[in-house]
Amino acid sequence: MTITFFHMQPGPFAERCLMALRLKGIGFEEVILDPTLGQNRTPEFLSLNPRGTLPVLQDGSVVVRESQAIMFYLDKAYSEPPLFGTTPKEAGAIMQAIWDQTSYIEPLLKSIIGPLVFGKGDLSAVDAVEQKLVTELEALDRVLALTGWIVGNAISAADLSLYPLLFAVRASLREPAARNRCQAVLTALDQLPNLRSWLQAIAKIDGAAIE
Ligand SMILES: N[C@@H](CCC(=O)N[C@@H](CS)C(=O)NCC(=O)O)C(=O)O
Repeated sequence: MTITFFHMQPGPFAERCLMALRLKGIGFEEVILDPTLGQNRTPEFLSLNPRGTLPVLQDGSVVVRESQAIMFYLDKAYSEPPLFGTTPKEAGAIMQAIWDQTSYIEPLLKSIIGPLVFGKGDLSAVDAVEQKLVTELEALDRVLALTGWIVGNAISAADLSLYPLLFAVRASLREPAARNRCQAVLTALDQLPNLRSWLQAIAKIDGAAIE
């Protein structure tokens, strides 16, 4: 059965699913759509996803949207390596970490990614999230001190969920367009020791390099 993965570039949400596909060694075809050309608003695409958002995964007759749901589907359909734990305790901890990120960290990251990666929103608003985000990153660094991973002893969906957003924030804050805003976040990402090792470990697993 052919898997087709619809996404856009850049796409930190899609990257979660691409990493899951690569980690599990699942073959797939990519369809890259350009929202600026309305390619995610065609009748064909809206018949797959009425909301028109990307990413979307099609696996035979199964269509899944929302990056977290796509990771979960892939884990149920293609079990190795497990991304949502192997015990109820691990599964609960992974879901808890994901919802914690979604509720408290993702909104802060989005206010940086919006203006700097997608050119949407007000760049000056990033100042308001700087200290809150540093506090969250310091807490994450303490979690990572235990095993090097967000939950348990191996990479999981909790790591895949957060990594692409932090990677995008780190890269965008290094660009001249950031105009030196939020540099305390960049310093935290570069200098908190466990966070830095985690970023490097995931980049290595995913075949990328991080400076
Ligand atoms: N919660 C969704 C977020 C998806 C999302 O915001 N996708 C953006 C790209 S990163 C998108 O589709 N933008 C184009 C549009 O909405 O027209 C997920 O995790 O998949």
